[in-house]
Amino acid sequence: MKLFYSRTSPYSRKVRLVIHEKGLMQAVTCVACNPFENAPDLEANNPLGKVPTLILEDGTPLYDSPVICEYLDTLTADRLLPASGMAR
Ligand SMILES: N[C@@H](CCC(=O)N[C@@H](CS)C(=O)NCC(=O)O)C(=O)O
Repeated sequence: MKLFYSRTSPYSRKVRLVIHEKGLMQAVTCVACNPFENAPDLEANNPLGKVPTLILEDGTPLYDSPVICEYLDTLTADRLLPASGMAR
């Protein structure tokens, strides 16, 4: 997988924290970019041109940090997000 992120984006930071907490550093290549400047690779995958954007192995782009975090959380058994109820 590939993550387009920006060092100054709090949304990107949240996704990178999940990647680290889940031990997925080897599975995700993080690519720094600036969404406020010319970022053709990012824009080709996310019409909103926003970071973070995660590209799955099959090329499917995921965007919006909650969507990305929820997807990453499904990849290993040790869940960060409680499944349901008040804890969720
Ligand atoms: N709701 C989005 C917000 C993402 C967002 O606004 N990212 C900013 C950087 S912090 C961005 O890429 N802005 C570029 C733009 O608006 O063109 C999320 O949670 O991922």
